Amino acid sequence: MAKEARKPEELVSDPASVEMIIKSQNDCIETCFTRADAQGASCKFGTQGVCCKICHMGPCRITPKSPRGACGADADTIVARNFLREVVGGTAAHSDHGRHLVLRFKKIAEGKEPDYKITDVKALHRIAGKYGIKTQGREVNDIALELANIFISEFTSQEEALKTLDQAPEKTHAVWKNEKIEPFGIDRMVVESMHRTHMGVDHDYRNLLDMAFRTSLADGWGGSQIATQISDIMFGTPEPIRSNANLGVLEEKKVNIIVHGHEPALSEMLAAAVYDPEIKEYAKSAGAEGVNLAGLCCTANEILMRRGISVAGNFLQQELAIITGAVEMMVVDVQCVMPSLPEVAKSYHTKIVSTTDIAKTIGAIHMEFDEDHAYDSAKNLIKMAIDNFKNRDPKKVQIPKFKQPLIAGFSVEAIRYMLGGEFRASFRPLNDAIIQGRIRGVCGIVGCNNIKTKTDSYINTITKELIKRNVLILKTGCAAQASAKAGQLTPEAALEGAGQGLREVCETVGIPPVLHMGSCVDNTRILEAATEIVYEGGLGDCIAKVPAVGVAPEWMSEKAVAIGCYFVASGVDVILGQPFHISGSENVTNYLGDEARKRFGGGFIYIPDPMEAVEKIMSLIEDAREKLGINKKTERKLLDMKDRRAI
Ligand code: MSK
Repeated sequence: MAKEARKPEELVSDPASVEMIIKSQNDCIETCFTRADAQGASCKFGTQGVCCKICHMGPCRITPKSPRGACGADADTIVARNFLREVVGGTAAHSDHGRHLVLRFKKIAEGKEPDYKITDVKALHRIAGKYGIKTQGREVNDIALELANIFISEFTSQEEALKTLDQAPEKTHAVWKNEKIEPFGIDRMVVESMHRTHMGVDHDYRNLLDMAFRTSLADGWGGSQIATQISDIMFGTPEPIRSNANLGVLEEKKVNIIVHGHEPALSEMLAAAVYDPEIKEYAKSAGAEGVNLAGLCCTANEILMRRGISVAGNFLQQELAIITGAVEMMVVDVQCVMPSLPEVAKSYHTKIVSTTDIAKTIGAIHMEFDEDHAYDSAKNLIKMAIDNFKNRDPKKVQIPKFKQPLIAGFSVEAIRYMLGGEFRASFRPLNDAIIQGRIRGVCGIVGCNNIKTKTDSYINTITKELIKRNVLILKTGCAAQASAKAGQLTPEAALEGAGQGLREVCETVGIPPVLHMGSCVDNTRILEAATEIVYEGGLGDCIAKVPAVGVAPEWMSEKAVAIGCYFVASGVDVILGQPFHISGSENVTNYLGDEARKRFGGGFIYIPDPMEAVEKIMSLIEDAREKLGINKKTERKLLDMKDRRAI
């Protein structure tokens, strides 16, 4: 039965989205919000994870009367198999993103892609050094080619542990070895998981779930890390940068183009081409004041972090952006793109353009991105959008006035620099602040929006409450954009709400208490930051000992399942605002929760209420502090110059 339709204010937190939902109702447009209500209550068997459609003797479902499927699989096996397949989906998405980038990177190194260059040679040297590649006296392209080949072999290696795992603290890595979840090549992990979950193969829920952790490590410390590192080398390591977020970034007198998805290769080219004098002239001749490029979801995060391009919105705003009636073109690449976009666009003039052969949508215009002529390809797309400006119907245009300023661009390099300066760049001041108790700990708040919960509400509630309690927040993905829309990503606005200790540190260093670290693949930056904290000393010898917690408040995608698993396997407790589909098996629930905590130092905890989540996060952080012995009251000492030099 369809659910009763919810009011706009019950669906979303920010006023721009409320305004656009009302407009969608007036314009008679169906959106994800109306479709979700029309779906009615979710299927009970799917929600519990006890529906098995792996073979065609079924689908079977587990009930008290029929506790086994036709083949004999019980709830534990079925739930665990379904869970592993979700991790595989997430790992494949992140890692294929990484693969596309590394293949392009290789071509650049071979001189085959003249429109791209290696922007950040310092990053190339830094990252090549991590893999033992000699850099001194060598040509940039030589180093790049050697690194590209190492990364490509990370996908294909058969019986060798991933080299990227060596980026983790030694003790954390040792846990993976002891627990036998050290992944081999990324592609092998994905294929083997699909084999194991085929009918009649792996039936032990513990063995299946260990494969889920193992595969997720191939994502977090493998494919995703490769994607982040290659993006930094190709397009630049992010540094703090100002911008704005929410639908109010769209401009009435300009041609609005929105990029949406995840991969930065095309959006980077578009971001460069909008400043081309020829494009500026072309826009003027079409009667526009220029071209305004903005982003959605993680493609937005990629070009926000490096170029300060505005964010039009996060995941559940993709249809709402079209409903403004002011978007000439939405250019989509991969992941998190709703198939409904061309349908919504039919009522306006927006052109939806898909750009990769692995992601096509009925009703979208497909224009394959020509890598060999990337800049011209980008210019052609922009011209097509400009040509569409004349089709805009002013009567349908309504751009919400709401946007918020923000600062993004907090790569680990940037944080290190902010903390220590050019010559003493280090995490030492952060470790010291945690040891002294001015900062109680660190919380990574990541992931999507989910139609089941009021958009951004859980994310923003816990963020606000945790900074008040002196917890430094690291953010990525749509969760970071939620904070941006709420004005939490500026030092000024957020510091008003931060606790005294955190505020002092942030004011001294000049950082906001909520740090935007990038897109979903950039969750690896959070792992890298945790590793820096370990190596800096004083907060334990592995990630599990650091007073740090992860939260996925409003997650919805398979990628989030994989991310959660690699955080847990790395020793971080992960709080979920939305449950996994595992409640049909108590054994699976325990294995991912308490059992995982005993083995890795972190486990999953589902907490639907944000304030309860805050209490749990604080108690986990305080427990970790107790274990480290840093909760003893120490007299606060003001440092003089001599002390500082000693540090
Ligand atoms: S875009 S995976 S909705 S964070 Fe990365 Fe947002 Fe989640 Fe997609």
